[in-house]
Amino acid sequence: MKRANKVSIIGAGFVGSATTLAVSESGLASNIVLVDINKEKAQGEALDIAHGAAFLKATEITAGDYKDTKDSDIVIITAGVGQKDGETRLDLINKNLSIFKTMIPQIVRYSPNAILLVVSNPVDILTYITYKLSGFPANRVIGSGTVLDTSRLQYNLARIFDIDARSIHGYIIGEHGDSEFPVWSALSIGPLSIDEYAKRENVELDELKKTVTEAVKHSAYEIIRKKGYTNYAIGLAVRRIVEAILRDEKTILTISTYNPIEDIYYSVPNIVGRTGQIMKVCPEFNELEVEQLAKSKKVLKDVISKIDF
Ligand code: 6V0
Repeated sequence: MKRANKVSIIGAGFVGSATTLAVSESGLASNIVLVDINKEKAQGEALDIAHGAAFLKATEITAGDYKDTKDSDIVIITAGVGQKDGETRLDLINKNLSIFKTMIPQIVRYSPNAILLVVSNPVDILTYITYKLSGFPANRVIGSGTVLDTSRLQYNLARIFDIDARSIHGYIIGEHGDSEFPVWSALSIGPLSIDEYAKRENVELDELKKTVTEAVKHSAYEIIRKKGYTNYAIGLAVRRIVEAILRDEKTILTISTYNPIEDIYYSVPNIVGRTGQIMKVCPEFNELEVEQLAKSKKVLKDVISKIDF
């Protein structure tokens, strides 16, 4: 039965199950349907989380088939093959393309009005593929993009300056991958620019920028080397995007969105609400950032030009 705020999650692996838990805890979804080609896995994960009923806010969590996702408000796509040690996100493209060709038509058939939120990697490419395969308007096909990477930026700076990560206002943009970068020119800590804040704290900024940029970019590789996959923080990032949509928050997040002029998906700060992507909000980039963004877009364009679908 369709109730208010139905969320379906395709893929019940590490990311899908962490996302199911995070979204369940938000209390925002009245029902969550988990779908996986491995039905038993989806059933096991759904039951394991549903048994927390006494500690959750009346969310029905079930496993099912595509028909059970009917009339979802949001369909989150986490299915696919995970990144292995030493493998880049772009290496995953061909493995995941064929999965998407079977999956997207079924999602679209049952939830023609849903917002599709792609998490599987390479996320910018797979969001682009989802947009093309679904035929949905671009505002309803978004990727988790660099929302997680932006949180990693906040985490790193929070530790250096001993301040709440939520008081750090900055963005990682571009490809969710090796060519992403922080927009240092638009980064502030509370009411102060990073330059002013670093000066007051006697922190050498050039060195800090290099170290933090590298730490953010290598976060996923480091975690994958240590535990084999990443799942908890991406689950929280997806929950944040789901909240912004279901509550029509009009919050600014670095989701991956469509650029119709260049025909690619990549992340910049975007206003997110009940209709999905509302509007890009880009600052005036400095010369270096213009160059970095152009490079990142080129990486994505080159991959897209090689996809045959
Ligand atoms: P996983 O644990 O292997 O889970 C993938 C799941 O997809 C498995 O349970 C599969 O059975 C299932 N699956 C495969 N084919 C299908 C299909 N046709 N229909 C339905 N289900 C299917 O991988 P994990 O959960 O670790 O990662 C999932 C994806 O998320 C990968 O592409 C990761 O690279 C990506 N991540 C994206 C992040 C981001 O920031 N965007 C972060 C972490 C991982």
